Amino acid sequence: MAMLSFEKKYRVRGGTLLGGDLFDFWVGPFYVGFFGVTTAFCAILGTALIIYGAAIGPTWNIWQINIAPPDLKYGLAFAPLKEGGLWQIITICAIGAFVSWALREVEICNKLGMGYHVPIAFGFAIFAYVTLVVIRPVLMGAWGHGFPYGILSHLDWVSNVGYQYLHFHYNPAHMIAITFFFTTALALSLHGGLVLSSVNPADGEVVKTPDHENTFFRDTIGYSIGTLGIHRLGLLLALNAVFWSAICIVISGPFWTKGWPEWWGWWLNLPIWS
Ligand code: UQ2
Repeated sequence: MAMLSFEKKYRVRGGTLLGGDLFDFWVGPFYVGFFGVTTAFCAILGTALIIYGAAIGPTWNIWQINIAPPDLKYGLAFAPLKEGGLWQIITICAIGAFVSWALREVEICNKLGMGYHVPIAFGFAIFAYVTLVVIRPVLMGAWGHGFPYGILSHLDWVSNVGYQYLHFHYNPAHMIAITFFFTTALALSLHGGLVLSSVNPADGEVVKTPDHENTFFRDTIGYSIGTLGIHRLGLLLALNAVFWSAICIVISGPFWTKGWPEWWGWWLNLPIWS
């Protein structure tokens, strides 16, 4: 079916979670919905506050603009606007925009009768962000443990927090996360390479089939995971990369306050060595 007639056929009313028919319409190619409105509201307000934060700051240098969270002395209270309060409101706007976007995706899935895989996957990314700016700061008792909003400043934060635990690569959850990131890259390069090699042939050549794809891997490693399987594997690997990243930072502080190399003492202290 041609794309435009497909869109016409499936641009149906209903499937909304909130707002009923009120915002159930499209603007050009974009579905609006109640959560389209809340996404736009949160995103525009948050962006305006970032620009205001930059305007009252010392620089317009794009690399150096920084909107810092409150000082640790404010604990979990609201801070004055120019002392981290701006960061707190921007964080609320960001979470509002991200969650609204996910719920708008759910409404579109409903209209199309599709699974919720995309919004659930996006939900993992939201969870990782919320872990950094809400869950871990709350567990540690101060919003000041959130990361600052700025290009270089957030890099400095990652480096400083990493060195606070001496050697972050000894964090077991960090090890698991990195392994998932690398395996995701392996799986996507295999998949992208395989698909292009078979469905984007040289001039005059015919497009190959999934049988060719299966046979390539059966010839090389004796196993093919299949065309559906590779996408299940890809999603599993990518979601685990995000999930273990969130775990590795949320356990740093709330669960383990010493250097990560020292955590491995449990291994060195096993009674079997004596
Ligand atoms: C595959 C298959 C695809 C693929 C890929 C494979 C026809 C188009 C890439 C091969 C993948 C395997 C064997 C899994 C590798 C395991 C890890 C953990 C990276 O068989 O089916 O469909 O794209």
